[in-house]
Amino acid sequence: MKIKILKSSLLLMLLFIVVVSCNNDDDGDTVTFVEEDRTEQQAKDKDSLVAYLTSHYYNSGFFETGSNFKYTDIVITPLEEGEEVPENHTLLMSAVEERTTTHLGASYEYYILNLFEGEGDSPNFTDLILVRYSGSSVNDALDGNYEVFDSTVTPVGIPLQADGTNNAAFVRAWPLVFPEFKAAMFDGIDENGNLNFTNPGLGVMFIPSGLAYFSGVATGSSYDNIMFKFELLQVQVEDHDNDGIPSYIEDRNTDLYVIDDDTDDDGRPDFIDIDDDGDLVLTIDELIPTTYTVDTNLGEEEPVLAANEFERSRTEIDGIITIKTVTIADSNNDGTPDYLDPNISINYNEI
Ligand SMILES: [Ca+2]
Ligand SMILES: [Ca+2]
Ligand SMILES: [Ca+2]
Ligand SMILES: [Ca+2]
Repeated sequence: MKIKILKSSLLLMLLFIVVVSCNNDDDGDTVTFVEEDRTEQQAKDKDSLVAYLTSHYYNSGFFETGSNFKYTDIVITPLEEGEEVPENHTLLMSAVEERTTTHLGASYEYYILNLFEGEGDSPNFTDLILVRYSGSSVNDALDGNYEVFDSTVTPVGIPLQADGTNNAAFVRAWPLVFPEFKAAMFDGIDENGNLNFTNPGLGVMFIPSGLAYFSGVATGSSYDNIMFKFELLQVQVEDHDNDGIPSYIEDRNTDLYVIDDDTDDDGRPDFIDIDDDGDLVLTIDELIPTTYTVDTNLGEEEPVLAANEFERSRTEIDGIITIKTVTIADSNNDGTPDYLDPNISINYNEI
């Protein structure tokens, strides 16, 4: 099923606002906004994240029995001076996993509290996910002002990759963290139209401003470190240009960015380019189409797709499932698929 994107969510708005300069027409003066240096900012942010993680604990005992936990079950409490971490609780620093990444020229550390991995599919870094979450400022919490700046009661769809080149508008940590979790099991829709899920991937991410909004003001202030408590409910593989190749496959240099891969150098990254090699044969036509018919009335099983084969569509009528796929072709066996090889222009939809 399709995930409905709620465009009203605060986090989906474009909040990464960098004013490089603005000219004052009256007197010719130039007012310049200078963004903090990323590496210097990260040094401060790391200190404050570590200060938070070493001065707060969570209710770890609650998650040792039972199942189907919600993000609202996660309770984080400040450790008072001289206080020991209470029984059935754990200091965050002892429970989180540290991760490192490089983003826009700076090295970053971020932290993941993995409370339940989930039972469904795991998203790729370019996919659309359905989540419930709450976000709050770590900086404010350190100052004793715990305040949620954004939260969702009903599930909200979040594209981990923007459909364009405005990747920076999104929280960089999301496509890094969510693929470490799995979705929930889908239990159907109840009489009120609510989607029901059990056992979502459940965790908290603690991320520096450089992997969040940096100089943007989504949280109310710039350079805020953020924690997101979240439930990962559902995953949908995205193919932004609908060319048959899922977007995560269009990350040719496998650096977990799709905006820097542009096979034909035409200024359109592959994931939003419908003719990736620029040979005037569309990518979808340079893939081998296959149609499978599965009659479940006869007990037939669905085909297992090859690693280079991707589902395009499926319909089900009276127990008969029709699945259309495309398979990557490399007709001259040189290791470069036809759709990325400008010297091969076979249209498999016209053969
Ligand atoms: Ca890439
Ligand atoms: Ca291109
Ligand atoms: Ca493409
Ligand atoms: Ca082509």
